[in-house]
Amino acid sequence: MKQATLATKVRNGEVTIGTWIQAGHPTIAEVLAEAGFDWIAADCEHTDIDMTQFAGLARAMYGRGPAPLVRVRENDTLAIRQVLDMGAEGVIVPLVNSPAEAEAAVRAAKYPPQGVRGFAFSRMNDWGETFEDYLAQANSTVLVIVMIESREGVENIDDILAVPGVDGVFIGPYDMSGSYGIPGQTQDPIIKAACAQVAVACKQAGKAAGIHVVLPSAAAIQEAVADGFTFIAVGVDTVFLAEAAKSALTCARTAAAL
Ligand code: 3PY
Ligand code: MG
Repeated sequence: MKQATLATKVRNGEVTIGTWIQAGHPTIAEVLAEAGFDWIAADCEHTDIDMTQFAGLARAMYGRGPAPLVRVRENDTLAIRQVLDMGAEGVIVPLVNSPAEAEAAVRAAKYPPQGVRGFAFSRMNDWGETFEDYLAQANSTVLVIVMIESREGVENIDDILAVPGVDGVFIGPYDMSGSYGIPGQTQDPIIKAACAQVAVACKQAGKAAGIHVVLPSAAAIQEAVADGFTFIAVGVDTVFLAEAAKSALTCARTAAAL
């Protein structure tokens, strides 16, 4: 069983830097874990990563430092329960639009009496060997980050943040742009203002504000931090691979032509 420290950092308002996995191969998890991120989120909403693959990713990260997180496929009790049992130290829950939906996500992630998480011997309690220890700490160490990615979510942000057990939010700018009727226009002033409103609300509520800087640059990270974001995903495995491959190929073609 792992002693979760990510929850403490996130709740203390420290900036944590994570990254995002779309490919379900454990080698990717090993390489990214060795790079030293604070957390690594496996995306089960928009990829083919299933429970078997996530278990492999969690095993690959184990003992290397970063906390395994999962963006679950939907705000669903069983989806949340299974990833927590298989090695996630927290969940990122998509499309949370209301306090009721935030409460459902928290309930799924917490054992009774705070929630409805089911009990079982599982990977997270070393198949029962550390059952009591894990039970004693899980409700306070498991992170629940809800995604704000709709106009409704933005309008309800203060009430969502007030839900006990919500540790922070993570912005989904693409779905948000769709819900504002300007799909894909994530840099539109309307979406920028909505994101800024969410970050300010998080600061006031003392909860983490999360954002994904898909194409990392010093300027983009500085802007995110200056805007009040504290829970920052940097890059995506597939994008890292594509960018490095294109850069190497350009370098090779340029050099070969010399
Ligand atoms: C969105 O932009 O909607 C996302 O979910 C990004 O991860
Ligand atoms: Mg989304």
